[in-house]
Amino acid sequence: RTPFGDSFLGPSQGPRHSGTRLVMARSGDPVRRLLAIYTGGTIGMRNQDGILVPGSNLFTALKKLPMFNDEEYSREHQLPEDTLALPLTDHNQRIIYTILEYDPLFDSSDMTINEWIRIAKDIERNYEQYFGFVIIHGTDTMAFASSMLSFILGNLQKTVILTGAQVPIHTLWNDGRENLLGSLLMAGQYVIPEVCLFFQNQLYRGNRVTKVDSQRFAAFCSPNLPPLANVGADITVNHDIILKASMNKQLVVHSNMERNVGVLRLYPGITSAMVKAFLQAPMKGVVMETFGTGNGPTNPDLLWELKKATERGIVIVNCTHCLQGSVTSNYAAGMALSGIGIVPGSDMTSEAALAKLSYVLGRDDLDLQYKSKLLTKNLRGEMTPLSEDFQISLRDSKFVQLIANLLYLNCSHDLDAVRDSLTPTLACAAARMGDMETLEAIFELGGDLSESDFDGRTPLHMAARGGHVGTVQYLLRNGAKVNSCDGDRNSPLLIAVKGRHRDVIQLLKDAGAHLSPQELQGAGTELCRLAASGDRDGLIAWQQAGVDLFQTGYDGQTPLQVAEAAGNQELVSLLREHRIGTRSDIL
Ligand code: ASN
Repeated sequence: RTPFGDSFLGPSQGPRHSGTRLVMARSGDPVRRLLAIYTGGTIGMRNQDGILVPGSNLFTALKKLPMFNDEEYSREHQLPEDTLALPLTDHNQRIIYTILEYDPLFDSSDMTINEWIRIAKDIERNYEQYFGFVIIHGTDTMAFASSMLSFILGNLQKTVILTGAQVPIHTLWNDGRENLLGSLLMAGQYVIPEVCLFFQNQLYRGNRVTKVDSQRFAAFCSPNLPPLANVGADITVNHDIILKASMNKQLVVHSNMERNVGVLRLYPGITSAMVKAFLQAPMKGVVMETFGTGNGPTNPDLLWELKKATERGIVIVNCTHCLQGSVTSNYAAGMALSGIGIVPGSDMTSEAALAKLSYVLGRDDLDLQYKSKLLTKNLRGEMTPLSEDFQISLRDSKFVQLIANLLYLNCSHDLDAVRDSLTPTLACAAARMGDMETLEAIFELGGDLSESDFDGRTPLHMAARGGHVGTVQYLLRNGAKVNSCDGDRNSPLLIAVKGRHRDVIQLLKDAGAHLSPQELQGAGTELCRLAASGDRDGLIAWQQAGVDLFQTGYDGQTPLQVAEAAGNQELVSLLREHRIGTRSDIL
């Protein structure tokens, strides 16, 4: 019994954990292809006059190591130049990996958002060809890299694992071989749809880790979340905390990350002048590392500088500089910070908070107030939701949000069906209230906002009914189908017309909405009814939706004739004046 042997689901057992999409070798699919992106780091470094420098040709080094290269197989199958095969696993699983080596290679101290976006784009370009991805990276900034990548890569459905080493793989005694082999075996045999980090036999969520040791092989820890998997003589996968994949969505690379973000570590005696200097342009967002449970000096000058910065639109997130635990607001010194618009960061690591800030501030489609709110929400499993999120009332939208969060973050097998059937209902409930925050949370967690509830209504129908312009806009931007019909065969456009929501009608029209032949069938009669009751706004709404007002009702009369018969002079002259029958003339 070996760690990567029979402790995994065997080939004959098939994909057992559909809930968490954890799969093992499927019969008929004995070969798994991985892409290993080698960006640099100690793992492949060479010693030049006592100094370690990034080393090229990792492929050649791995080729010489039997545990990384089944020579016979490679020869027989004439694998390409850049591709190697691992020896068969105990379950006859064949893992083949291609190495994409960057040029130049980096000591990870030189990595920036640009390089992490490049990695994400390489994953995107090769997404369909490979079963999973391993990123070989220096350890010094690996926690930043895995945090950033967790936000850059949206709707991930495949395993992405970062790994590296404290000691080069070329030396006799090193941790590189174990880390790399473990990563390849994990990525080749499990689908864990997250950005992970594998080090010293532990698979962590990438946005929960921090580097805690500069030399020991156990370089990383995940202080506020247990590992996703532990590899020993056996493998234990922590199924319940693994994120759910967004199954019907395409991978998105969010390359518009805000670069002007920074980390400010408070220390006793820090002056307001220093804080002021740090918060100058071009700074847009700051992770402020505070004392203990989120406390800072109550010095009025310093608070004043922070307040001025938040008023200027700089977003500040409060994270504790303790290794473990969360910020709460149970001290006056903490309350002072939350009172001036500083966003509580729960138990996020500074690395995760910085990445999240960069991602959220880069979202040009959101306003600043909403961005601040989004920062308090759990988007990629990077934080434990704030405690106040649990103080819910059945009548307010927090209830909906809480349920959505629970459904997506607790990923046991049985929850799958419940989640799939409840998501549309939750999204519809949120849309009806114009609650973009909840919709955004559902969307971020992988929910499909175009799905219909049991009555065939989509969130767009509900937002149109409520006349929620911003929500309609948001839904249209995020995949809502503009002409879908509900169980009563009503389109969102007809619903907006009936509600006389002119801004919504316009938005829907601009997005290509039109009334269906069925919806137009009784339109003449409806127009006459509106004319009879003198409903000017109703008529305008129909016309705005593209309906000819000069059509007849069931008895052959036009709305104008009905208005005349009703003696509604105002409506008659309005319709006449604007020559009914030509579109857009009474608007
Ligand atoms: N300086 C190296 C790097 O981060 C450290 C390492 O990989 N262990 O690239």
